[in-house]
Amino acid sequence: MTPNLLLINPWITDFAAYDLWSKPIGLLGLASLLRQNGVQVRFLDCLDVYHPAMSAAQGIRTPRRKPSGQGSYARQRIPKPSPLATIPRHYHRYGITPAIFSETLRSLERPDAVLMTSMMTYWYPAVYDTIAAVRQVHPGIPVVLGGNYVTLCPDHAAHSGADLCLPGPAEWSISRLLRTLFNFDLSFLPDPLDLDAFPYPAHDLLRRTDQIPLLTSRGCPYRCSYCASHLVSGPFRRRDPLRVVDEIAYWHRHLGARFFSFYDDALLAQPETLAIPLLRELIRRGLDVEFHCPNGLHLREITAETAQLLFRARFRTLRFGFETVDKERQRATGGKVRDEELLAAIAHLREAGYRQEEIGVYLLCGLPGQTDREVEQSIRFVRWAGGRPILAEYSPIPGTSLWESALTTSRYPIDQEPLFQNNSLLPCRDDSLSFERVQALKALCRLPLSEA
Ligand code: B12
Ligand code: SF4
Repeated sequence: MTPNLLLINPWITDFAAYDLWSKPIGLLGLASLLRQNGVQVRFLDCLDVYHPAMSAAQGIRTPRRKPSGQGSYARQRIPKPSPLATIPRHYHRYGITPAIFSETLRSLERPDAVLMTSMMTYWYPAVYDTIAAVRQVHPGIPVVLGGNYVTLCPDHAAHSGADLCLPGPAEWSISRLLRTLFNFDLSFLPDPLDLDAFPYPAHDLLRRTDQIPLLTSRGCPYRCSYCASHLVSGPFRRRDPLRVVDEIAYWHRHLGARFFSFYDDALLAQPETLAIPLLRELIRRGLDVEFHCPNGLHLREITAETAQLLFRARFRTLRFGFETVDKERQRATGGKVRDEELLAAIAHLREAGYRQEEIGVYLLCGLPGQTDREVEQSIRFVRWAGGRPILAEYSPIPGTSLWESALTTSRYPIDQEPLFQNNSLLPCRDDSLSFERVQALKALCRLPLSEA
């Protein structure tokens, strides 16, 4: 039988969440693959900021959005999960209300199965709530859960209430799933290593495509000790750059998209094989579009040429991963960048036309053994070098090589309770990094930049 499937992007539950060009590209890619195989696919987005019923919802503030497709989510304050009871911060559910979720679900044809994604490990309560809400409306329908939480915490995810949890990339497991559940064979299933063979993600399923996320690659050639890229995305592989530009032109033409974001772990790595031809082609075609890179880019690859090309191709938001000025920690965590490379990269970017506030530089805060002094020195160094420091609180991730050290330094049982992997808790912080101190360090990041 040809199944009729409902794909669901669950709520977020957290102390804070901001839509920094976020879209469920994994789920939309799966939707597209299924449609290509004749499967009927519907999509329900719990994070839909444009749901028409939300404007009439009681006590919910309309999300504030920016033209390029970032902004706040609607949110409702909810009780904290019991492990977080002592944390002195409010906790929220982000997205549409449960009542609107259930009404929307009822308005859709009864599916044969529900496929749901998951993103941050510590957002699992939202995933559980979404599954429970599905069960209320459609008891007895198989619910299949995939995504990062399932991949990184498979034992924990076994308690999600889903009938089946499928870790790893969907394209590795979907064929077997459909055969088992529906005796349905996929006629079209490209080699998972050949990214160009996959159809474009089904962005048309979103209510409004205020911005389009792009992936030119999966995985990363580096192995930083705090990062799960290799666990969730598999080996480093990438697309043909000209096909990526074709995709951009396609969305521009068909959906009128002007704003695009890159989700790659390693967009700039080995630039002669991807970034340089991609940027040159974008400049040549002269589309009226602009680009945002919320995920960390590699500073090491910024030369006079790449900086000029990024500027001319209209890359507006640039964020680079620098993480720390501490040389020993730079080396011990994987050696992806050195101080001299930051200095050289910023000089090239400034020369190309970027202003200091446009050169965002991520710094990790709260790594095992990292003192407030190290974070402060890193902030001061980035500011002095001509970049804009942005603190990223460390989230310990199971399976990474820093996990053992995170376990021994964490204030919470991060291995038993994924809620404690939340970056907002700074679970592995040193005593010198009190929350007040972190606020002061964030304020230091925000001080007007010298030239501003
Ligand atoms: C882009 C990105 C972001 C973007 C937003 C992305 C988004 N979609 O919303 C930005 C830059 C905003 C971001 C922010 C953060 N991120 Co982030 N992010 C990523 C990144 C690089 C890619 C995510 C992605 O879209 N991948 C591509 C798609 C195709 O993959 P996917 O959705 O996982 O789907 C695949 C599979 O999971 C599976 N699948 C998915 N759904 C389903 C469903 C079914 C049924 C099945 C069978 C399979 C399946 O198949 C899909 C295709 O292969 C990942 C790392 C990575 N390589 O995945 C980190 C990652 C998810 N982020 C991480 C972190 C730590 C953060 C931050 C906390 C960083 C910080 N300290 O500030 C913040 C927090 C954000 C917040 N609070 O809102 C961690 C996760 C940590 C955790 N504990 O879970 C990751 C893994 C990176 C890391 N450090 O290792 N992030
Ligand atoms: S370079 Fe970035 S994506 Fe690659 S392993 Fe390091 S942190 Fe992860």
